[in-house]
Amino acid sequence: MSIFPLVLLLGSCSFQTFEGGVDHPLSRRDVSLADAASAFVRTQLQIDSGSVKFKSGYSSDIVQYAYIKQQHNNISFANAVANVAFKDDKVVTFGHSFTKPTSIASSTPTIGIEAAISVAEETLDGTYNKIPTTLEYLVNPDNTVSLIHVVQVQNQKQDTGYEAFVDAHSGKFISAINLVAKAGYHVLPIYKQDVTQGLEFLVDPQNLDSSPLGWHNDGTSTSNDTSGNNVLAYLDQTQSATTSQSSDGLIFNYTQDPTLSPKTPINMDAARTNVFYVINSVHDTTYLYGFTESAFNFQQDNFKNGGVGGDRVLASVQNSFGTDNANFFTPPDGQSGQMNMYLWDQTDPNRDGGLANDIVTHETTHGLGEGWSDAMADWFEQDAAPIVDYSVGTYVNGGFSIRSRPYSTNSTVNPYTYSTVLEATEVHQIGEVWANMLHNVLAALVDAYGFSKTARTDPSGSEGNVVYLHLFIDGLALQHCNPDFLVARDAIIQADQNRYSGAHKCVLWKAFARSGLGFNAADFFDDFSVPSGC
Ligand SMILES: *[C@@H]1O[C@H](CO)[C@@H](O)[C@H](O)[C@H]1NC(C)=O
Ligand SMILES: *[C@@H]1O[C@H](CO)[C@@H](O)[C@H](O)[C@H]1NC(C)=O
Ligand SMILES: *[C@@H]1O[C@H](CO)[C@@H](O)[C@H](O)[C@H]1NC(C)=O
Ligand SMILES: *[C@@H]1O[C@H](CO)[C@@H](O)[C@H](O)[C@H]1NC(C)=O
Ligand SMILES: [Ca+2]
Ligand SMILES: [Zn+2]
Repeated sequence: MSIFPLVLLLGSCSFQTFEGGVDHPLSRRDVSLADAASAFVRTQLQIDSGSVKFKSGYSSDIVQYAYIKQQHNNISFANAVANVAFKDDKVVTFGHSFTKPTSIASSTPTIGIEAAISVAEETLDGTYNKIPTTLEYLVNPDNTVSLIHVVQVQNQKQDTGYEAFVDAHSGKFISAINLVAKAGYHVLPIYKQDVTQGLEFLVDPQNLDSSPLGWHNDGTSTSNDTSGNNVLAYLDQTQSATTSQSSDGLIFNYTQDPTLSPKTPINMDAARTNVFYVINSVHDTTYLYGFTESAFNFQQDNFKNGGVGGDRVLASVQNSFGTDNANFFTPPDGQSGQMNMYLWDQTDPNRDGGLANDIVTHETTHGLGEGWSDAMADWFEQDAAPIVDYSVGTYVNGGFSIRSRPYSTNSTVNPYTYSTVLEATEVHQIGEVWANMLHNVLAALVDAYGFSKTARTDPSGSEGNVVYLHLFIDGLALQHCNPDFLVARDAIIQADQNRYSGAHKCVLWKAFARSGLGFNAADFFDDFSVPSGC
């Protein structure tokens, strides 16, 4: 469950920026962030020290941020906050929703907490979830201030959760914040490869452990279109050309019509919705496995979890600069990844890469590293043991894979080994050799340790596909830039040592050795041996 930030509650809010910065009352003195920020807010708003309470603060590499709440009699206001940012001991921004109340209720409650919990449970048809309650002030629209008990209530069956405000004097229910994001998308589920397998209407596919504010809140504002904290999906060159909800409550119910051109409005909406869904889904799953803010992922707001934010994926759908392809530009942390999806003209009507999950997932994974992209799409679209052959791009290419061979454990179907790299001339051909090795590693782990159907949302299992994605993400973090096959193999085996004390070492070595990347492989000469003890 996520707690929406209080900023969503705010009525009027003022915000100022100060370019090079202005002094605060304690400038050039060695004071804490809390003291400097409190003093600044007090002088700006001409209020006494009893009216402000430092809530939290953190520092990025260049700016310090402080959050302050209004308070009265040591009770803080739920919906009156201030934020001050400092750079080099100067204030660079100041925003606040502090209020001058016309009246303030007594700070001693008339109604006890037990009674308030009953009111909240009855009104919201749920059960108090034992999260400690709080006593706060709430600014009403008429600028009077009520004393409230704040109580969290959940209904597991109906998948609802609320933070309820109950008047601590009258005992009346005032309002509640919905803690459970609701949204629905008519898309191609992430475990399917392309639209020929059938679109479905998915409710709440977002994972709040990975995206705590859901998919339509970038930490500053809430959207009702295909933009949010992880991705902005838009048409061609115009970033404002997002797809809006088809009906209230973040419902994106656009059904692709395969008999019509991709350029008909409903199909353009369906493609943007699907691209938005797939990139968010890949974000959420890889986040659970360690591709987080501090591992330099793509997010607008990093929720104070490290790394640099401001870099959600910009996904251009039906980009008109090309056909029959897609690409992803991966700049350093702090700059958005740029994805360009093109139309494919191998069929009539043309086909849209945005409706092929393998293409979107492939491109999204370029944010992690070239050569691993097909393997990621392969992982997402396997749905049971044993691992089956996997062909990339058959939909967009009119039924024929865009790779030279399917990925397979059968060496007749895919004979590629380490030495095949010598004959490869293009990055995707080299990538094919590596992706086939990873396909074999995945298959071997699943054969040995089974398959978890919930691996996309639960990284805690011991099944082969869970282990595989951990080693995949951990391995990428270990290896240096532009790794060769040997480095990549060693990084995966080291990742297993780090996370599982080498429990899967021999399964991994045997899988790599099958593809010629054995213990003595070097200089693109195949070796099929494994270390002693395996
Ligand atoms: C103010 O409230 C906090 C808890 O929110 C408490 O720890 C502190 O002792 C209180 N201070 C005074 C002066 O009552
Ligand atoms: C989306 O929200 C904006 C304002 O935030 C509103 O003007 C617009 O009507 C909404 N669009 C839909 C389709 O609900
Ligand atoms: C989606 O739209 C179709 C009509 O295009 C409708 O039949 C269906 O009930 C809608 N589903 C939802 C969940 O709104
Ligand atoms: C491998 O693939 C070939 C060609 O499709 C097929 O004839 C053979 O039976 C397969 N081998 C296994 C073990 O499945
Ligand atoms: Ca980032
Ligand atoms: Zn690629």
